[in-house]
Amino acid sequence: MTRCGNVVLAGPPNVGKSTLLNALVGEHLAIVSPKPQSTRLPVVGLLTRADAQFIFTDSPGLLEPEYRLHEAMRAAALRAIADADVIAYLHPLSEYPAPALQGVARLDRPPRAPVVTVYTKADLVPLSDRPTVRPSDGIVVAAGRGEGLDALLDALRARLPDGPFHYGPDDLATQPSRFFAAEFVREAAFELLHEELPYSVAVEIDEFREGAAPVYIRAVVYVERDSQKGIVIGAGGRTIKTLGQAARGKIEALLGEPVFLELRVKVLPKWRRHAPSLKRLGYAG
Ligand SMILES: Nc1nc2c(ncn2[C@@H]2O[C@H](COP(=O)(O)OP(=O)(O)OP(=O)(O)O)[C@@H](O)[C@H]2O)c(=O)[nH]1
Ligand SMILES: [Mg+2]
Repeated sequence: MTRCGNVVLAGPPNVGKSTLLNALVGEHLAIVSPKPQSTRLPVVGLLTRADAQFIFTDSPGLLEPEYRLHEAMRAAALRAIADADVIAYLHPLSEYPAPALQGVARLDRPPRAPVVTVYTKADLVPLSDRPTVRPSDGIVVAAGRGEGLDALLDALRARLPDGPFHYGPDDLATQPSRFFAAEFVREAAFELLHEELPYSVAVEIDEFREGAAPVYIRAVVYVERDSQKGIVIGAGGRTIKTLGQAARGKIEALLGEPVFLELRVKVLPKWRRHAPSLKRLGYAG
């Protein structure tokens, strides 16, 4: 008998959910940033090990919404939690013990699925300061270094429902390449832009042509105001050029093919607060 199920990685912003997804799957699928709130949409990563298939979902950080995009992010995180067979609830080891997920997520009742508490970023806590975490209490990981992952997989596997695999044993992702292309442009924006700017950036893929080398991708980088457009383009177009090179490298690494990436910068006024814009960008519902 095999086991297969949805495992959501949930928790507050910046605790290392996306880093853990990538470490578990062994591929850079989810964007990672030292800046919080980098994940806006769930990212699915697959891992099949012996008799168990894990369908991991990296979810946006649980936060108090301040504008419509936040509301959409919170709704997506809550849906992922509601749909999960197992919840991996992430919390930094440096802030041990973790408060109950029900409070952090402001749920009316405890989640339906079993919860495994995952204490993250263990490498940031000196050995002499590390709390004793019993296996019944949580699993300690340092995903950046690949530590604790086997113990975590064992704990998750024990809670997976019996059932046939939903995907091929070598499948890694379920979302289309153009989704990852847009996300990697956004990841480059988180790396190269500062303060409010990465949060004002959204990416729309206009054209995605596979089949001939190089893969041709044309994308629009949206910002919220005219003044931001100038900064993202930079003097003589330098900033957008650097951003495009960084994003292209990330997309090529995932696709394993050369990519031609063309970026244009446009203003979509206050898109974070504008329901039709969120819908158009794929952030609503
Ligand atoms: N030292 C250390 N840093 C880590 C570890 N895991 C993640 N980080 C760092 O923590 C920061 C946030 O990581 P993410 O994976 O983007 O966190 P997240 O929970 O997905 O964040 P949001 O999507 O914004 O909610 C990044 O700078 C990571 O490199 C770890 O095991 N050790
Ligand atoms: Mg994330």
